[in-house]
Amino acid sequence: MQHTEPKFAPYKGIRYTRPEMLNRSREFYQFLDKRRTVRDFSDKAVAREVVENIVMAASTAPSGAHKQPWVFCVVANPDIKKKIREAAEKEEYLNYNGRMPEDWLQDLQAFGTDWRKPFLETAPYLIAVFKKAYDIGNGEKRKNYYVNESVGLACGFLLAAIHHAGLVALTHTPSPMNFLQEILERPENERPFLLIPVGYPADDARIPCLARKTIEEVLVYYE
Ligand code: IYR
Repeated sequence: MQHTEPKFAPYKGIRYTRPEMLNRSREFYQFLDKRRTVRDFSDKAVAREVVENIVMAASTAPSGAHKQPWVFCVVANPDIKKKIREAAEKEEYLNYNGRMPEDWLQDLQAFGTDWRKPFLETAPYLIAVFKKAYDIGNGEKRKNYYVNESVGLACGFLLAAIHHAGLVALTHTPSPMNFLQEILERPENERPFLLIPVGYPADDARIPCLARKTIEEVLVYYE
């Protein structure tokens, strides 16, 4: 194996005073707490540069061996969106009519979802996130590491960036979603991970009334 000397640069981080830190942490939590998953989209256009910034924010996520094993396919083309909707609805029809067990359907009742996915045509952009099981460089297969964890983190950053821009999203998982690979003509090393419609909420958008878990339910101290 060839050994290359690692290159390091100094890093100072960003320094805040204690009160600044306290405020920032509180405000960031309160800001993220306002994020909601939305299914009722407006067809209002979103500037391409905004989407590019959102994708680049996602791409700053940490990844196994810094391989960044992700691709964000941004679909604005109405014909492609229609194809995606038709394929997703075909699968979801089967899911809601026999493939999903009764307890799953019951867990979904609070969200009022069904097999119909009009948002796949209404939202100005569909971001189809693909994970790269491996990369191809010089005709050679190069392995990626912790691919699900890495792409999951990038999608978390993506959703935070969308919220920060004042837009809304839906983390959609039509299942199975191999149709995305075909419609978008992605290469063999890429697998669909999430399908994320992005845009403005519709004027009459509604969200389910849900509460988030309390700190006691999600945090365990060991002191
Ligand atoms: N993929 C289906 C079902 C669905 C599953 C879960 I878990 C959800 O949180 C929401 C929906 C659909 O998109 O309708």
